Amino acid sequence: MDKHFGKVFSPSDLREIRNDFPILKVKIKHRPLVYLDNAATSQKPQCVIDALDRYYSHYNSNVHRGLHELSELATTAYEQSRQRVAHFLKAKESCQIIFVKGTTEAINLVAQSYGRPLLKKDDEILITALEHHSNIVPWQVLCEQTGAKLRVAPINLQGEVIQEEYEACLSEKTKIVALAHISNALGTILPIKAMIAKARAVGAITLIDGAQAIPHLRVDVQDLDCDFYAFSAHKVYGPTGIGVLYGKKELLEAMPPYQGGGEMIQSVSFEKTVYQNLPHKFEAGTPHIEGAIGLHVALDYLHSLGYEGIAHQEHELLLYATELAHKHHLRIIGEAKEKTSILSFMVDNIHAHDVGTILNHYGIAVRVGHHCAMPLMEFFKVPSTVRASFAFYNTQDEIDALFEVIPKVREVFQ
Ligand code: 7TS
Repeated sequence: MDKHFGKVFSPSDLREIRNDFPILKVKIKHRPLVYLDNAATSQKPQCVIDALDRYYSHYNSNVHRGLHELSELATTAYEQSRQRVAHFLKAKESCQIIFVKGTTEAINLVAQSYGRPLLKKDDEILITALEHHSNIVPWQVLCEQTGAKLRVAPINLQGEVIQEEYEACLSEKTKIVALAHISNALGTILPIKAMIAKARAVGAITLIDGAQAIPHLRVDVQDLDCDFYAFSAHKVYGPTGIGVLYGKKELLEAMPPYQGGGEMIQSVSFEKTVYQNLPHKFEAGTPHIEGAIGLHVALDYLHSLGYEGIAHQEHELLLYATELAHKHHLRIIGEAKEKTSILSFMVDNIHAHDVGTILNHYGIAVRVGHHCAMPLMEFFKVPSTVRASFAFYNTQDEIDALFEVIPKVREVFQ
């Protein structure tokens, strides 16, 4: 993995990169797979697949509880992954990295462990109108439990959060501000650094849902000055079932555990249990050991490609696809100035599920539906959209393949 690519991937770089992903050779309906559903989950490079294989073939063992060689190897690898993630996010210390199941669990952890003991009736939690359900529902649950109120900062028709309205929603009542870094349904990149500063100015803590950002943007949690940052490994070329919650140390230390069990205790008696220090206090039970190991390798892989090359390639794909969408008179949902490589669209009034079914017939994988953002679909007055989301391994030829099917869809439904 000591490849180093330039700031722009050459055609031969791209061929080499595609070769790293065995699944891209799979045939669907006797055609080459065209995988344009990267925002749902990304594909895995061979090095990640090999790391999981190596773990199970050579040192599968539980962590933090054995003195034997395998357990030490597994523990070291698991903890090295934590250090890798800390370095990746530019966190001060690796104990600020909590391994969780994914973004969803990270947000629930903060809602229940930070929010539940603290929030009172009439306190406010502020989110935006473009959030994924996993950055809406945990806060609604918390509101039911505490009597706090959920406020929603509105967006404009391009799919951008209206900054003046966001500011107007903030007050001394605001205790938690939870923001997507990038919208999964529209691709909008939020100006979160400025939004975090505004939240801080009224004394609110901030949680950033980075599920869609980590695959595309370099994130520095200290520079952002967010209190919490969450992401999922499976969207960033790592395994499913593992994700990360970064938190400021003083907050994490003050928070009670989210779950109780083994691993997270120093001592247990029926009278009193003493919890472990960070990060173990928040990791009850046997963790997703191979997931952490795979995430480490995935982050190394991303690093070897470089975010400049990734960003350039994905931006080119977005521009190309957007141009074709205009040419084909598709209605694009989400036209923010700052956008990542997600194209949500409607083909006339044809239901997105019908479009998706026909695309699948040609081996093209997109996501159709409400994208776990039902309030957002309501805002745009559509039941669902077709969403093509591009990763650095996608090509213009694949986008051509997508748009070649659009006239065929129209023929069927005329
Ligand atoms: N937040 C955002 C912005 C997301 O896009 C997703 C998953 C989540 C949170 C939840 O992540 P999880 O790993 O805990 O499930 N988004 C999508 C999607 O757009 N299509 O499938 C999953």
